[in-house]
Amino acid sequence: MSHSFSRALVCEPTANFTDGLTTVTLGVPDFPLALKQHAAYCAALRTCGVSVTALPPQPDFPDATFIEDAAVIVPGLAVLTRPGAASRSGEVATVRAAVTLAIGNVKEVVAPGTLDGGDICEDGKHLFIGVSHRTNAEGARQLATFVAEHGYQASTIDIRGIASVLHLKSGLVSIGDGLMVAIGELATHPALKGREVIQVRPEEAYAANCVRVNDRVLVASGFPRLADTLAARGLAPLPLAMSEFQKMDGGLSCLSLRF
Ligand code: CIR
Repeated sequence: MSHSFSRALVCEPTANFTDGLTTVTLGVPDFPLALKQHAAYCAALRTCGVSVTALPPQPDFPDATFIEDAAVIVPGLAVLTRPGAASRSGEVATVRAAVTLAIGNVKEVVAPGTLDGGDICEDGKHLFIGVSHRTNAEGARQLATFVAEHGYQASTIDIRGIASVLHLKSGLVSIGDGLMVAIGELATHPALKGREVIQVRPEEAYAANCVRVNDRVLVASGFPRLADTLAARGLAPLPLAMSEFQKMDGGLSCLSLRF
């Protein structure tokens, strides 16, 4: 996959977004601040040249703002997921309507497969699929089969033993030009052999979930080391406040579906 995108789907958080799932103990999100941070995120995507489509907010599904988990999009194909958390399964309906309109060619992960989009790390024509507490081997297999028809290869990385990450992309992303960003636990994974990896410092682990969008890299603000490293390589960082989403285990990538 390239990192050039012209469109993104987002879903604004609803007031009960604070009732969503979380494993971290950073406190209850401030909803008005979350809305502000979400608006700034959408504005940043537009700054990168991306046209942003907001799906209807989904008050029945407090985690729906983490829209990346409901689908995986590669050029010419959208794969609807079967989220690994039961409370999130209803999110897919709204995303189905949107990707059917935007992409047309839609496949779907079915039982007993489970898969969250946050477990998919695209690196060129290769997908690393995290086998996690949300994505199982069968979900990974189904996705690999769908994307193979579009020229993609896939391999799995088991992250079930890495307690600090919910999804693979919480700790491993590709930022293009052959470069990956990873937390220490993943930086030396044999699956990444031959790739250049920027290892984030332990105190900046949350920032590993950065997102290359065209000629910018969205990075969570407050993690200056990674931002400096990216800038030194000529990859202009675009820092964004993410505190309220971090409290719900969410990162930058999960707030949009980009294509
Ligand atoms: C969840 O636990 O499912 C949400 N509270 C956070 C999902 C974050 N998604 C992502 O990193 N792709």
